[in-house]
Amino acid sequence: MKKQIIFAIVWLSTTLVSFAQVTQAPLPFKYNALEPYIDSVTMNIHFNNHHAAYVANLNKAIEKAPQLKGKSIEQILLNLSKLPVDVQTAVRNNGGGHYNHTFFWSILTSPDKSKMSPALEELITKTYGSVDKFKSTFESQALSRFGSGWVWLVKGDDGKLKMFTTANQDNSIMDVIKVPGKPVLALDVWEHAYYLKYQSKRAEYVKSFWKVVNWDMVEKLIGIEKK
Ligand code: MN3
Repeated sequence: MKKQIIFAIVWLSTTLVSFAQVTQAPLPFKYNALEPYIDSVTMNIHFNNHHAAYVANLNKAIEKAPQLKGKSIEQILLNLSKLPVDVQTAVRNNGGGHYNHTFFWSILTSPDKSKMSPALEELITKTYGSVDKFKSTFESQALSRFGSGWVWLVKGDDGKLKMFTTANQDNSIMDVIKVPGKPVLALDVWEHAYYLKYQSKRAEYVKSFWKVVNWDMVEKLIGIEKK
């Protein structure tokens, strides 16, 4: 009897895994961790409805494209242009949505933990003149993005930091986007990310974002060498 139960559990778990190739990792903080800057209701809806929907729809697209089975999300986005057009659009939107949101959660943290180290401050000052100039450039990019999209800070192949925006769920690791670079910071400027708390005031949301940036993660991603 025991053996049968164990067999059933093993069968069930492998079957479940094969149904969903891409899974949503748990949120790395509590829903209310970013209060008062990002409220827990918005976090809950953003994670459990929006992000979860991208994951579900990406898995549906993968079912139609056997060549994607077993591939990581990074591998999928790096080779997006090779997919047939009908699958490509679904993977671009939903694979991009999954990658971008997973990345976004990783660079957020509670306000008490959001602190820029002197080393990162030095690098940003060297690149943008000052931390304030860096932030105001980022903010104006966020406001200039018409409709839905993202603002990015990436580390280019030349090691330099670059800032730009993308539409919809596009990002710089997709081979269909001609701004290559490894993301180190990102901001979701889709209305669903801020509308409950900030309504149409995107500028206020963008300013609040600075209170919850996980600068330790940003520094790690840039790969600043410890002196
Ligand atoms: Mn979003």
